[in-house]
Parts: sequence; C-alpha cells; structure tokens
Amino acid sequence: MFSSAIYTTKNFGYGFDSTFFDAIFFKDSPFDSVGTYGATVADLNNDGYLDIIGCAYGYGVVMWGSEIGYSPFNKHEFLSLRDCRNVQAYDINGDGWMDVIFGEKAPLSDWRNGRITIYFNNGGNFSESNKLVIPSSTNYGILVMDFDGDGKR
Ligand SMILES: [Ca+2]
Ligand SMILES: [Ca+2]
Repeated sequence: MFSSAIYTTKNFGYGFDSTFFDAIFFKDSPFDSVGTYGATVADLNNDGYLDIIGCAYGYGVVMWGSEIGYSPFNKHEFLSLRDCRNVQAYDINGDGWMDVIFGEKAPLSDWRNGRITIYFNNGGNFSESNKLVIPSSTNYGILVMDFDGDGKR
C-alpha cells in the first residue's frame, strides 16, 4: 500500500516546464513531504516515461516512471548528497543522456561550504564514481544555459 502521491499543477505559461509538481511525497509517510525541496522531471533512461528527480530529506532521489506510474520501490537514491535543495536535469556532456545537477546547502556553521554535484548519466545509470563536485556557497536555485552561445552549457 503506497501513501506516495504526486500532485501536479498546470503551469500557465510563465514558468519553464509545461507541468510542474507542487508537492511530491517520496516516502511512505505523508509527513515526509516536509523534507522535499526542489524537483524536476526528465526522461533519464530514455524509455519514454518521464522520471521525477527531487531532493528529499537532504539526499537526491530519482523516481523512475513506468507504465504503472511511480513506485517508492522503483527509485534511485543519491545518498552522498549533503543537503540537497534543488535539482536540474540537463545533458551537460551532450551524449544524449540527461545528467542531473544537484545544488546542496552549506551547513549553517560554514555558509561558504555548499556544493553543486553533477551526476553524469551512463546509459540510464548513475554512480558515485561518475560525478563532478563543484564547491559553491549555499545555492537555492540552479539555472543551466548557454552563456557564451557556443552551443555548450
Ligand atoms: Ca524514464
Ligand atoms: Ca549526458
């Protein structure tokens, strides 16, 4: 029995995605939603079903989409993230597989010690040995774009 639930809200044209999620419960208790921060959607394993990537309780989670929707038993967790606050999906290295970029909050005792962690997508799989960690201050939002117009982000 799942108590996981996903609520969608239509975006009326002033946001980035045609659909965004205003609340996502990643775990078995509805109270866990208090730990959920940023979330986005992308088809990470190129199977035609949108996957949900989010920050829940400080770590990152991918909920794999499938023909039956989403299940708390069909997910990938990024447990080494420190205090994940936001996430974006973008194909950083241009290999046709969406990579995920997490923004992590710095501890209160050291506000300069936040991080941005990029997990590179290896054929729909993510691993701790295939990531890039960029030091940062606390970041609550990430925007990936082509700043210099060379076709690379
Ligand atoms: Ca998918
Ligand atoms: Ca990629």
